Amino acid sequence: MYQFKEAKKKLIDNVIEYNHLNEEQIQQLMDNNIELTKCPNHRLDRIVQRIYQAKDNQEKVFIAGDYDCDGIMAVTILKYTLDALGIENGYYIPNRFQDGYGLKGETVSKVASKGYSLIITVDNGISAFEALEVAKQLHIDVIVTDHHIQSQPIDCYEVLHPDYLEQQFQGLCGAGLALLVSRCFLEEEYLVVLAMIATIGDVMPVWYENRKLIKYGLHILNTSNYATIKALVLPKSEYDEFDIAYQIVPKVNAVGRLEDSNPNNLVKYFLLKDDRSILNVASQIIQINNKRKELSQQMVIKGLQDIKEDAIHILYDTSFHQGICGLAAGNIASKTNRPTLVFSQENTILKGSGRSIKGFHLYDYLSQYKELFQSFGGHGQAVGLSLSLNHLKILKSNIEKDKIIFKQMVEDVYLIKHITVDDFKQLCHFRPFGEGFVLPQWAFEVKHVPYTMLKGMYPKWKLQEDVNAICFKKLNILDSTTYIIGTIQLNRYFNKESLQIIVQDIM
Ligand SMILES: [Mn+2]
Repeated sequence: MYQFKEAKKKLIDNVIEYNHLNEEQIQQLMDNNIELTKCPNHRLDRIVQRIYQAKDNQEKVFIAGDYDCDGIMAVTILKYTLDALGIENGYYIPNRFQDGYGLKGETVSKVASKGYSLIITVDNGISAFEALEVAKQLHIDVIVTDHHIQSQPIDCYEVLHPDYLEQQFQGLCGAGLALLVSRCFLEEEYLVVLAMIATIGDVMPVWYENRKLIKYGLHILNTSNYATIKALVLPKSEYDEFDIAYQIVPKVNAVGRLEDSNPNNLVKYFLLKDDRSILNVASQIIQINNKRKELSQQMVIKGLQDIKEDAIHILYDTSFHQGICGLAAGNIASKTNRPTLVFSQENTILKGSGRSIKGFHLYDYLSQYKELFQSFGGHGQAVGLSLSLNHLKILKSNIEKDKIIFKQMVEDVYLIKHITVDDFKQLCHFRPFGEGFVLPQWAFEVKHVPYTMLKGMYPKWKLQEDVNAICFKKLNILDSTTYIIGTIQLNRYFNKESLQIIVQDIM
């Protein structure tokens, strides 16, 4: 359901209203300083001293990471830094399928037997209670750097968590924290680029330090020539946050999602210097991502065939891939506007992920049935869980009994009567957009605008001399269609600039 609002002339005013920004956030929009903020902090000091001690004593340092984009970048940042300091180091990113998430006691024992005396976790560790206990018994110091929710205090050498930092740093992701540590030793622009990609990949709020990190990271990327990054994205004169989110992040994440690929290789990749090896590995990463796309598409198609009129869709199949359940669930949830759980099935055990829709707290809702689950975690919009087939039956009947009523969500759209290329460019000055600062959809009247068919397939409206709208979605355009609703893109064709509206819906 849409609520139409007359767009104000300055597009940014609509975006401010849409996101309910406060004075402080509006202030940040005006601030063009992209210099990263210094972070004086006693915990950080202790970590730095411990790392210098490791260098002086010629200790071996182990980095424990995570298999998503954030975790991979965080490991790379720290490894680069320890290498530069001349500290002997090793790292391990667990396998999603064999090891599961987070640092395990078993890994700590193995690491100890190989002569490591200091472990630094990145993007995980805040709930690695068992592993920390093992480390303690083996007299191994552990420094935990993590941004996940802390359920109870942990016992280790030192913890770096956004909760313990000033507001400026509270949105940092795992790689953002790793960069904070790294910058105590060296200032390497490439590492800022990696942290920028992770910040976008982990969908962190684009305020405070993250805003600087993304702006500065993109600026560096656009004024340099990092082959490892450019090999993963189509050539373009200037990359923005959406190129990172849609082209780079999915490729990095794909490697941890499939059983036959190893995210540890990505750390090596991002540290490669030689162009030939870079192109070679990049093409493998792209292939893995293509396979991931194919598999998730198959799962979505199968899932959509299986859905019924349930309040929460629950889909599982032996052909479903565990690492892709979340992606498929998100896709089906947005297509059907219902919370969706997708599981891979092995014998009688289901492992999978759920994705919610706006206005429904999936984690809170499922929490009441948590005794049915073997594992359960997540937040309002996304959960991960596993359970037996028998318990699934109980869950299903519980959901049926609950007769969930979803709130009808009202989406504000802004009706634009006239727009210029400059209007849109002025809006783009306030980039980056992202979590907490999203672009609304814009509406345009097409009642008296005839459309033509582009390539015989896609309806296209000429709204103004330099503004076109195009519809790639399957929507039924009727005589009564009055408005198109969509997003705005800036097009450059040779030296001519124009705006293109990508239609998402019609009214
Ligand atoms: Mn993370």
